Amino acid sequence: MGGGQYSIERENSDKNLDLTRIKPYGDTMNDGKVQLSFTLPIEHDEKAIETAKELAVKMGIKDPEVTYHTTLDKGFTYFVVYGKSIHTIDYTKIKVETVEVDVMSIEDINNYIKEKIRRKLVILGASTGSDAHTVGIDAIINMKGFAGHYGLEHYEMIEAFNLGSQVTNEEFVKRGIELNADVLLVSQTVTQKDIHVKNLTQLVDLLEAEGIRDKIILVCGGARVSNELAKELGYDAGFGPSTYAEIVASFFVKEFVRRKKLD
Ligand code: B12
Repeated sequence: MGGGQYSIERENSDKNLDLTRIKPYGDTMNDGKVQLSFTLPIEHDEKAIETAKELAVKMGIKDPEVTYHTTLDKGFTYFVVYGKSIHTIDYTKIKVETVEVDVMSIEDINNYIKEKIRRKLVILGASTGSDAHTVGIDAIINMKGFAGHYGLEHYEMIEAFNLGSQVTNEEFVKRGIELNADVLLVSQTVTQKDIHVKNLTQLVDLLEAEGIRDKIILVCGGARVSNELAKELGYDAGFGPSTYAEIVASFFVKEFVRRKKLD
């Protein structure tokens, strides 16, 4: 019976895709169906469930259903809510600032460095501050790389150093100066309370205080890092998820040649 009603609903459903009014897709076009989860700092009881429902309505969720609720700890309750988003977005007006780069192959990058720069480029990378996540920076630098894309250690014309995680900005700058690094690669994963913004900003301040900011190509990356944010914080570029070594290498070799007018 339920199945029959369901198929009638499907038959009668809106099938028009309007890119100027994009809504979430659950199982039919424009149904607006979403699932969200959150924790409230209150005891797990009936009042808590009603509170979660009302909060969902205020978030723009129509017909919310609290499908899961459980005690997380004393005074904390976790909820999963299903419902329909009442909001739409004009997808045609969305603009995202990404790094514009013609991605080269490893061979082309090595040849480009040989021809234009005529020496190996020195790259120093780390996950800085209190950040203990190493997988992102390892994906870019370490020999084996990530998802079938070799890391910078594999590149003949790149001398890459990876300091790992929880490297203080002071230590990072010190090693950069000792190694005479051409490029600094910073990874930031934890963004709680904007710690990444504070940490990334402090690094720029330190480089400026040492008088080497302009001599170095400064790049950051991480799951919640965008090129827009990176630029805002005084970096030359920022890379987010699904970045591979050849993408960032294509950026910094060209940037190096442009700055040194080697073209
Ligand atoms: C593994 C992991 C850990 C491991 C890390 C082990 C290690 N050796 O790295 C451990 C257990 C230590 C850990 C600890 C913590 N973690 Co953790 N962790 C993860 C997890 C599951 C995977 C991260 C990962 O490895 N991704 C894979 C890599 C390849 O992706 P990536 O980092 O995005 O990197 C790519 C791009 O972003 C980019 N990139 C990254 N860096 C750079 C740098 C440059 C220069 C460039 C060009 C590109 C680039 O290129 C990479 C390849 O494409 C995520 C959840 C998830 N599924 O993502 C949570 C997650 C990142 N952790 C989180 C948290 C909160 C923590 C803790 C605070 C938990 C706690 N309360 O203790 C601690 C923090 C410890 C600390 N001081 O930093 C949150 C972060 C939330 C936030 N935005 O702040 C996440 C998202 C989990 C969650 N959903 O809450 N974690």
